[in-house]
Order: sequence, then C-alpha cells, then structure tokens
Amino acid sequence: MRRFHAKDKKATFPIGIVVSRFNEEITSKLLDGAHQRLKELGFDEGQITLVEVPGAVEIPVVLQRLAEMKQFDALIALGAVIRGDTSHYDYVCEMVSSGCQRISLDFKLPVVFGVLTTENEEQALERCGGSHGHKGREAVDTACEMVSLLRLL
Ligand code: INI
Repeated sequence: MRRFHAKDKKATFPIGIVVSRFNEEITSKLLDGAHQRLKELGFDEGQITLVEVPGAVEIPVVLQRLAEMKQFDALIALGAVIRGDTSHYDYVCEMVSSGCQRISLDFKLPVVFGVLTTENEEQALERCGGSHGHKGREAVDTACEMVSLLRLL
C-alpha cells in the first residue's frame, strides 16, 4: 500500500488570505488567529497577502484573481455567515462554498474554507477561540498540510 500523509508544518510558502468584513467582530478574530498561527509557523509578513471584501459572497471572485496571479501555494477564505430571518443565509452559503470549491478545482490549488456558517453569533464565537476551537488557526494548519500533501503526490 502506498500511503500519503503530510503533517509537516515546517515549510513556509506564499499564501493569500481573503477575509470578509460582514460580521466583522467574528471575522477579525478569525483573521487574528490565522495571522498568529502563520507567525508561529515561521511565515514572514512578505509571504502573506491579505485582501478584505465586504461580504462572503465577494470572496470567490477575489480568490479567482489571486489564483490567476499564480504566486500562491495556498489560499484561505475567512468569513462568517450567520442565519437571519430570511432565506438570504442559504444563498450566501451556497455562493461562497461552491465558489471556493470551484476556484480550488479549476486552479488545482488548496483553497481552505474558513467560512463559518452558523445559526447564531454565539456558535460563531465558540469557533474563534471558544469551546469549539479556532477555525482561523485551523485554516492555516490545513493549508500547510495540503501544500505538503500536494507536493508529495
Ligand atoms: N455576508 C456575510 O459574509 N455574512 C452574512 O451573514 C451575510 N448575511 O447574513 O446577509 C452576508 N451578506 C452579504 C453578502 O455576503 C454580500 O456582501 C451582499 O449580498 C452583496 O453581494
């Protein structure tokens, strides 16, 4: 059996992050955690490109632009979609999730989905440093593992 497993987080590489401002009290925490984790892993500021967009719906087109630049080994999407009283939530979730996947597959590039989709703000807070971990930090670890894995295969 040939088995591939890449948990090595030592390599650093150019990485692009797209963060949305909608629900900024949440997305700023996701970004802070991701940035802190990148620094812990030895990334320097010159390797990190950050782009802010208004809402999660706008994330994929910027990922597409970054992917077209062919300068990044991985991209991370950070956002927070919180259910409201209407069906808008479902449209936003569908647009951002399918858009991120499309960019990843079209460009053969890891696009880490660090977009929270929650029923309420409390659930979102639990996922950025609370009882359910930190999805910003975890997004960085996933990016590193995927870059290493794709180099192995
Ligand atoms: N954008 C988000 O990132 N999170 C949300 O919870 C959200 N809600 O609930 O409406 C949201 N809407 C804005 C959307 O992403 C676009 O910016 C807007 O529709 C303009 O295209």
